[in-house]
Amino acid sequence: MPPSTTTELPLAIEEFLEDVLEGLSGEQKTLPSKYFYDRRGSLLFDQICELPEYYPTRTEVAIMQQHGQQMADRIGERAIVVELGSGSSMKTGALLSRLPKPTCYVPVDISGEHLYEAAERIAEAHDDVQVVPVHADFTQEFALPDAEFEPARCVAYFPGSTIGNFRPAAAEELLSRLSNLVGPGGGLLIGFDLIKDRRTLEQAYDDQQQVTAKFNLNLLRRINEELDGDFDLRAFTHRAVFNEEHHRIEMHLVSQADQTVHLAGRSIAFRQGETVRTELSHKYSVESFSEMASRAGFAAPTVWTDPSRLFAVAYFPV
Ligand code: AVI
Repeated sequence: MPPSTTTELPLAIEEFLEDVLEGLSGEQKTLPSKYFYDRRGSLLFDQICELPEYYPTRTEVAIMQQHGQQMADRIGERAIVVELGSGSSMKTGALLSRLPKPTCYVPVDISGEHLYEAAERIAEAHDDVQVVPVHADFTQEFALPDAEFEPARCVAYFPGSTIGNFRPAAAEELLSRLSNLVGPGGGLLIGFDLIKDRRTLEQAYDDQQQVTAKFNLNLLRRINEELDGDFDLRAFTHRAVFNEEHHRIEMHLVSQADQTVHLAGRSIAFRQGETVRTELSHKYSVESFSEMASRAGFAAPTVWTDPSRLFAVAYFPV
């Protein structure tokens, strides 16, 4: 599978260090959630997706299975389908097999290794689909490849409720960029998590088996290993809390003692009970999400949900 761009995008250690030092110097200490996903973190995330408490993945898969044909009909033939942050493209097969052909599938991911492996697997499984991987950070501008046919439309596919990990202003900006990318006649097929009761939400992010706790703490392990920090992983615990005002789950690491951590020649003090916020996961109503998409240039959506209205997948035409 020839890469469509040849530039490698290694996660720059300096940038990692800069982001960590900046995050830990604020009043509310934070760490960017994008650093969760090293090899160990990605494996832990795969385990999270299988947890009984973590409803988003299996609910979205069920919605795709039940309504995939309607989605495929909505997208139609001669479409270029651009999947953002495609990773291992796990959720894509069901959609691709239902799409009327010809179809061009463009997985976009920052991890080249994941991307090309997955693209090869998809191309083997769907020999009637043109697969053109693009190695890029989808939060930045990137160019679309040409299809082997005259395309009828371009559709961005953004499953997994990853949009929820962006603050609302950044989410709206990303949606605006997507409406420009796909252009008139194009569309966006997107999964987002719905607002629900606190208990269901907090359990989904604080499971009994403590996999999410390991996922969260892995961030400190990564800082120790890659940036030569000296975080004591036993001195921090995982906390997930639903912030009702902002409709978001917040993940934190809570310092269990007054302690000092050393990193790149700096001493960083933590008070007992002080937290480092590591992730925001915003939940929307269908209405609030549609309003945001409308401000970003999309028209009224077709929305599919599960019977318990836990999760939504929506097609927004431009
Ligand atoms: C990737 N993202 C959609 C997940 C979420 O639900 O916000 C990340 C996650 N964090 C803890 N569990 C799952």
